[in-house]
Amino acid sequence: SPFKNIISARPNEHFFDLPPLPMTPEGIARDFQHYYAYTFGRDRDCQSAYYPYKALAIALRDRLMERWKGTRHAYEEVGAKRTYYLSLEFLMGRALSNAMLNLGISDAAAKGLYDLGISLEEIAGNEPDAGLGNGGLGRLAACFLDSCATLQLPVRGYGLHYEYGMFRQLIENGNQIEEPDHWVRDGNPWELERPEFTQRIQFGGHTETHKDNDGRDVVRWVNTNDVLAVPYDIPIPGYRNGTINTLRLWKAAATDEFDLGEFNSGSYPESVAQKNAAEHITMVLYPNDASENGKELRLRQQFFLASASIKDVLRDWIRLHGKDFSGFAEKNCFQLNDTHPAVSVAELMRQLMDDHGLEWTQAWAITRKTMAYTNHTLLPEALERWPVRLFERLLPRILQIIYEINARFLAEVATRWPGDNDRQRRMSLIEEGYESQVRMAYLAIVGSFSVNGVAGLHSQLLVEGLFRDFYELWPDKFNNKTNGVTPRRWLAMCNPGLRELLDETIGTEWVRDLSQLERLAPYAEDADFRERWHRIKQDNKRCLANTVEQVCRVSFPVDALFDVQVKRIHEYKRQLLNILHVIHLYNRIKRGDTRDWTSRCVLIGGKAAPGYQMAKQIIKLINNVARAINNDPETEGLLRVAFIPDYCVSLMEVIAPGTDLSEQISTAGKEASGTGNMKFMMNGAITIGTLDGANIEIREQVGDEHFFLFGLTAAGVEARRSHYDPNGIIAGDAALLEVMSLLESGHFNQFEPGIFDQIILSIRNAHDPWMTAADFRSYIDAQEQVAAAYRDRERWLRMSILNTAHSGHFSSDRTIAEYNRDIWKLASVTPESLGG
Ligand code: B1N
Repeated sequence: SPFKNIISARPNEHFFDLPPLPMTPEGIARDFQHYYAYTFGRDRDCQSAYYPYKALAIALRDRLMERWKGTRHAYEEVGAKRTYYLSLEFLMGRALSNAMLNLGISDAAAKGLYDLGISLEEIAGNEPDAGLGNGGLGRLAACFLDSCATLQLPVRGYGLHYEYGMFRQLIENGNQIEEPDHWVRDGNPWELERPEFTQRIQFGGHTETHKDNDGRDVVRWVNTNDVLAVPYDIPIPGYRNGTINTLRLWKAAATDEFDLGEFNSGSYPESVAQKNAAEHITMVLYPNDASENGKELRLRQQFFLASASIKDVLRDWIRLHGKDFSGFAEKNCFQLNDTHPAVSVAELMRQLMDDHGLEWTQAWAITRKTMAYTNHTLLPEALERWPVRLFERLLPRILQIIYEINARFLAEVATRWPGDNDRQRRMSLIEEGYESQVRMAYLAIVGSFSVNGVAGLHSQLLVEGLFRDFYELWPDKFNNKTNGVTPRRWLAMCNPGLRELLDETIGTEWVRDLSQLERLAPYAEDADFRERWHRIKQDNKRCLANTVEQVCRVSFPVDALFDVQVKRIHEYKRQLLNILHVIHLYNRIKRGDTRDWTSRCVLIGGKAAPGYQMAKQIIKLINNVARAINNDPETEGLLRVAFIPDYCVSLMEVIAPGTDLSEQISTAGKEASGTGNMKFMMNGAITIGTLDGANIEIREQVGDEHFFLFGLTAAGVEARRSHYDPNGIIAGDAALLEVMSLLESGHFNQFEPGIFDQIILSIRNAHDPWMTAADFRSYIDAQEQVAAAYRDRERWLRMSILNTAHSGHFSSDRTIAEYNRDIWKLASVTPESLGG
């Protein structure tokens, strides 16, 4: 052979000298055709709409690859400090339109496909959502990744590659039905499997102590059942800046060792089948939002993520620095997204000591300088505690380390407050009792240098309440980082009509610097501008109305006020209060009390945790009330109600731009922040809300007169508890009494007796933690003001414009800049400057 002198399987230096891929319509279309016809082998007879999507996705992914590599190299070349965002959830939604927007090739792609007779919008609509999260916490992680890439910060996300994401919600006879979401069945074009970075994760077994040559104790964790962690990398493009960061998701795989005993006894298939159990770890996302689950498999997931991610980071460190960890803390930071990955504190200690030979004090100094913890909820039912016995069986070495951390920590407490035994009991990482438990939040606090809440009120309530003892000990650890959302997805991408108007009015820099939206404020007084604003909103409402018509079979006239509440169904979020108002409006129509009526379309959507009975009843009630109202001819043109099934990221992209009124009506003190509230505000909706979470800051930004406030304050709620009398309130309020009578008479469940009894009892219960009756009157009055404001079209438009204009503060770019300034302290890195 003429090539016989080539002796290596490795390519030479010219191998990677690839010409850049064209970003032109023709170039994109050519690759699209290539993948469709050759890679997937489809032709004109193809029945599946999925392949055009997949072909385009791969054509775009190709265009990310060089920059992705360039970003990686740039970070390594400058020896950048890095942050790792550890989260059990990343609610990414769709990737295609976002990638095109951030690369700046949306128009080129649309034209290229148009010339082939294909609609880009239709193709993009065939992408399934990556639903690897429950709600706000998971979506926040996704927005943060977008902002980190846009700010060119060396931040990598670490999560789990669930086979099944958040369940799909169907509504049958008004009830929620859950359907599994096998989102990767047809392959995920955005992920790159990297088996060469597989890690081995230990479970079970026991510990043994030996003396090493210097006479020191060395602990070995032996006889374990190991599981492999295989990484899948997803590119995270920054906004038109050449940076592509990485989200690394771990998937569980069995090791190739299996029970030889069984093998030898001839049950080879049984033995191989055992391997299945290992792969269950990343099979499914737990569908609980703001409530804990307590299942063993969930703890396995948590440790699997922590161990694999830390091993990945330490292997990289050793590759570049050898076993010298003296500089590690200056170059690395782990941000814990709630307590779900909090076992990382003990696992980092374990790896540093047992795998890399550090002493306790060195390892602890590193851990306490690299871990940071974000708390996302005050709800007691969401605070994670794991039984000591479970830890002992599943992670015996980790439990030893937690005990040692606790002993040293309690000694510190005893030094500071000698003899205060009650304080030691309160602050212990172990809650003693019939079944002793590990308090994961305390482990996270003790092991971190920073602890933050997610909105001003929430952070304040944390240090006054839940974490008070820890705040007294370490006041400087605690800080606030008010949440934000990415303006790329939640304005530029989902609202192209408004984007064009903004570009034309204030230039295009707002996408990178959302504070620029302030420059819109003067235009609120410009009648022509208001008219254009109005037409864009009406177009977006038409879009939303089409979706509602298609999936709910309810028609929403676009001149009506679109009143929307979409979020997980939870008692504290008070969808119930919303529906009581709807029943009140219905009752007014039936009484003929419709003078100065504002026509209203109420849209509610959200998933209930499958085991949360009360939440499921609330869904049923909403659907029954909607059916009664929509089928009553007297409500025609006055009131429409719909429950939209399967609320998810891509649905919000249609809902937020088409909303007039944003419902943020949680019991004050219970919603840590909220982020839907911010998406609505950016898109020009006006909020009706309590003084809770980030609502408080939204109101501060937009001004009191452009926000519909109602309800008790957080302090007011707590003060009321001792003498709360819902039955007295109901008896004393004619409107509420009539609403309750309708409910209690079975008007909405005529052939389903008793199904709403639990709901009715909860409203009348003096111990109702959510105090729905307490806020009813004030809510109804605020809704009356909303209706009056909407009738004054010019006034409403001014308010709408000003809401968008003052929403700049809620960009996740601002949030991430604060995380970086106060916690991570990373330098931004520009790949192009290094020729990457
Ligand atoms: O996190 C969001 C906040 O905006 C919301 O107010 C808050 O409710 C939400 C256990 C949670 N807190 N806790 C969770 C999710 C899953 C789970 O298994 C708890 N989600 C929130 C972002 O800060």
